[in-house]
Amino acid sequence: MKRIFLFVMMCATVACVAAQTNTNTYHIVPKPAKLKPQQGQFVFDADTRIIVPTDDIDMHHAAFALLERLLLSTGFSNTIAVNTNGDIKPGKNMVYCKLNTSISNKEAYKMSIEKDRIEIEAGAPAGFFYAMQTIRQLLPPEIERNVRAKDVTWAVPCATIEDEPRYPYRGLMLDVCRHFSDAASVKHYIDKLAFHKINRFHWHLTDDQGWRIEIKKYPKLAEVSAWRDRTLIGPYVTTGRKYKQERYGGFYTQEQIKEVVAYAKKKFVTVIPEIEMPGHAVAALAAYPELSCTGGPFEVEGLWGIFNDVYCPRDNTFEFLENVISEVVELFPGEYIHIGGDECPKLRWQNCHHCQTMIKELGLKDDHELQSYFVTRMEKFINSKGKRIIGWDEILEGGLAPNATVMSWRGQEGGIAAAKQGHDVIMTPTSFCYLDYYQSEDRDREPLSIGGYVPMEKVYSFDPTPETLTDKEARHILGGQCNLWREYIATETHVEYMLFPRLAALSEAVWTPGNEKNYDNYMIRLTGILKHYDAMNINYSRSNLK
Ligand code: TNX
Repeated sequence: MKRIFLFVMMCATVACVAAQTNTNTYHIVPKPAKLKPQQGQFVFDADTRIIVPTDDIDMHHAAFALLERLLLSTGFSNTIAVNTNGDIKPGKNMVYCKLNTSISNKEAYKMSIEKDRIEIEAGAPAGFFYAMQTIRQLLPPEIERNVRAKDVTWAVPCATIEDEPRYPYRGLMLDVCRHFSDAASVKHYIDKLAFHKINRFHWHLTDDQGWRIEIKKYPKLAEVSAWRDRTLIGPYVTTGRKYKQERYGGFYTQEQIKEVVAYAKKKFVTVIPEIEMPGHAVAALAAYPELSCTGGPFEVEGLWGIFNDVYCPRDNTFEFLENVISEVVELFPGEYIHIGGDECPKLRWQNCHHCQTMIKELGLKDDHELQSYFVTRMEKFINSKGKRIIGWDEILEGGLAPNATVMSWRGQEGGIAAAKQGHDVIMTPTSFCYLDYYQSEDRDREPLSIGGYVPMEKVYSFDPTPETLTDKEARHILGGQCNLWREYIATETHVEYMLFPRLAALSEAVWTPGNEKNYDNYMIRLTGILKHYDAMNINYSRSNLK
């Protein structure tokens, strides 16, 4: 009797364990705030419908993010149904989106993936969009293909998910001045940002080596400033420099800019243009030398680094920059214009009669205060256009412009100082966020890079909020960003190599709650993401993979 009882008990235990064993895996990066695994799977087929609660364009973009992938890869002809008056009740084989106004974070969503349906709740289209990206990552990697994939079961594992971002600002900066990417490539990167729930694309559009945005009032910016005659070959050296004597450059027409911005909007990415001032201005000065202290002449630079010729703070310079900004604000609907502000040597100002007179007349202490005057004057103009400025942390020197947001790159100190002064901050310290730095210690096995060492694990460990801040100050930390400077990165395949998969690590640093982060667990989930990259034909780096 006892034996039979024991046997029955054992069977029950085995059955119980078998029932609990969930073979589902969830390869989602960034990791959702909360995910409860469930057994079973939902399988998309030709009859799966996406139901949306409102008819507005953003809601369509959110649903289309999934629909487009399904249409391109599965060969099904799935459809979207609008449910404005609530006639369609949740039912079988639906991706059922329901507005829930109690979800206050616009980017948050709740999702339950069940065997016969998927239900999503969010307070705004952005939340639904991120739910769709989660589904995209849970689907087989073939979902990324743009041609019909055969013999694939389009299954996603069951789960209940409650997800929201840790920070509202999750960014990537791309330098298209030192080397250029055409508009199609930029769109490709923006889609990959959205895949990882990154929502800001900082577009570095002007620098010493090229001006990349058409400004109708100043046609020479496209004719002259967008092109250089030579480019440094190999590493930066002080003697014996060699140049490739070849015309190099390019620019975006305003039409192309509008296209990219519209594309980004569909992917819930806000584009932030950067127009550098007062430094990193040689390309503009090559076309308009009268904006400098010396009068030139200048050539668009083919060398990297920091250059002494910068904008001279005279009336004609402010008129030029205001006219440029007036065209720029029309192209970018986001709230921010980035005005650079970094690495501006003061040598020319020190030797310039006009600048020194200005310092005296305005009662400024020194040339740092002149830079601050420059930035503050431009901020006033930009604010009058209904926009806010972001500047690199050098804009702290000589006093911050009253409403400026600071992008802290030389460590986190600039950001800490700005937050303590009550200013908003975006953290992008070189030691965690510079994707132009080497990703392996073995430099010989890597393509030539500017230097540094930022392996994926370092990016992963990035915490945008310094411990030294009080809760009130910490609320000024809007989020974090990685930067891809392009002195040594000429091709799109090389851009991909530097971005991926370190961008995945960034996404988790800025999305996932700090106490949910775990590098080993991330590396397991990353294996699934890499299969998606493969299906996207992305040339990702394997330097930090085992
Ligand atoms: C510093 S970060 C720069 C860039 C360079 C970069 C190279 C910043 C505001 N300025 O001009 O491209 O270093 O890593």
